[in-house]
Amino acid sequence: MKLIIAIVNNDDSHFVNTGLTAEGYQITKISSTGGFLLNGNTTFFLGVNDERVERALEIIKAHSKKRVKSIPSTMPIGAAGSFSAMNTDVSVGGATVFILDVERFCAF
Ligand code: 2BA
Repeated sequence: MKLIIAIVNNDDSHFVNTGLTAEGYQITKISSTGGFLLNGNTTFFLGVNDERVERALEIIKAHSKKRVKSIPSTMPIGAAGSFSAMNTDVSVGGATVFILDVERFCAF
């Protein structure tokens, strides 16, 4: 058994959720925040039997899109210490996924 932890953009989380539950996956999701952009995202936890891991990854991948976010940054201009506002593009997503071995699973 594996534990899949998938960090998904909030805009995609509904589609990932329904895609997984429609195929019988049991999921828990929590609201989370990216440490770099400080934007909200959704973290899914799925306990999955080994033979169903690849299908779960396919579903997550199919519904998670890559996006480019333009974020403000400042750059020094000239020797006088003045700054110019610039934008920097940051690529976000699709999903960031961790797959962990489960040592023991209990449901009481
Ligand atoms: P954030 O931390 O808000 O990061 C958003 C995007 O900013 C990242 O997209 C990456 O392209 C960029 N980024 C992050 N940290 C950076 C840094 N120190 N310097 C330059 N650019 C940086 P993704 O890689 O697609 O990550 C999307 C979200 O997934 C992240 O949001 C974070 O919540 C999570 N994540 C990604 N990698 C992770 C990891 N190794 N461990 C835990 N969470 C992770």
